[in-house]
Amino acid sequence: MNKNVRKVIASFAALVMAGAALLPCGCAKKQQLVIYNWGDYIAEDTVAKFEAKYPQYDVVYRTFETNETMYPNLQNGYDVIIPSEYMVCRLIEEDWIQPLDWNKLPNVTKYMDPMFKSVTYTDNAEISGQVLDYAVPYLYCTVGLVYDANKITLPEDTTDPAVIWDVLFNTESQNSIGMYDSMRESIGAALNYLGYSINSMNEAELQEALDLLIKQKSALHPSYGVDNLKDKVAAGELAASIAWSGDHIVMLDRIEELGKTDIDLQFVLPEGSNWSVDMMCVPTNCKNYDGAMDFINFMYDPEIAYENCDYVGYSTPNTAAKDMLDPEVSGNKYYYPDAEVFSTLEVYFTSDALEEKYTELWNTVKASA
Ligand code: SPD
Repeated sequence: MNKNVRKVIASFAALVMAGAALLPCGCAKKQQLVIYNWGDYIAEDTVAKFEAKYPQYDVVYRTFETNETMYPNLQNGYDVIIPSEYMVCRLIEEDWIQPLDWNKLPNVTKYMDPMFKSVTYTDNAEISGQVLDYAVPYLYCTVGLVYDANKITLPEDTTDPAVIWDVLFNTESQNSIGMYDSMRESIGAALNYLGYSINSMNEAELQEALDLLIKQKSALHPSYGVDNLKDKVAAGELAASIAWSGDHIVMLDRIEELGKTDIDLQFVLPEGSNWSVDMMCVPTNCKNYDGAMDFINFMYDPEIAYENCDYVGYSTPNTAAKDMLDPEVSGNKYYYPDAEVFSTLEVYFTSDALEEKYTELWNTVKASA
């Protein structure tokens, strides 16, 4: 074979090999980046903006409704997941997630509210101290009651859980109500109403909470749901519902869009209720670690973080993004509690025993008539 023919064959072989890493357009082959997040929890164009800034990635975006429905799917293989802090702690203990490379997260270093460095994320001090090695806050919220003040009257400025949750647990009520189909929120509200900790493991207290939830179900027939509750409240189908604070903002927007001027939707936050932070983390079985770092860092770009929290309604841990918000939102103590309000709230803690007990309890409620 003469030299020129060999050269042509070598060039052709090189082209074929390069072709494996090239798209038909001649550009580099895209790497898949799989994100697993709560439903209704990212601005419409955030993923497209990420892909425009990082054309090497092709994002596959999947959603879940609760921490508990996310957990069994982890073996599917995701690059970034966004569970709440108590699930993050469980995932650290079970080796489901891996440390983040903070050198690749300059936006997080610069803009994450330092408050998140001193949160007690779990009653296991060792794990609590490791949380930010494995996860960074995405958005946060409180758990309270939304109610139509044209149908329901509550004492002004009340924070008494026995008064507030009575709207959902008083079986004499004629109001249509919503409950999250999420064991921690619904059991937590029942425990809080009864005057107990939302992390109770006391048998007698849990039995009371179970009885209450079963009684509520049979007498009031709540609408159980998660994201669909927002539309039901906005349409006026529910007079009251348990709600994450971020969902209150979205409901207000939808009420306005629908022109439902007859609804005066208020949000109240009981003492002893929950505040929680959803956190971006990277599963140990992720396939695109660098892409995950780029995505997490991108979500902390102030403009992106601002657009995202403004769209989804939840509270941002990004100091620069918070400064861009309407002061009516950033100054609202239910959405952005100050130290005093935070001190009245609890974070969910978890353990194997608690998971088992609460799951059994919630299944019993759901199976009851
Ligand atoms: N659209 C649902 C968004 C859920 C936000 N997280 C709730 C925190 C639960 N601990």
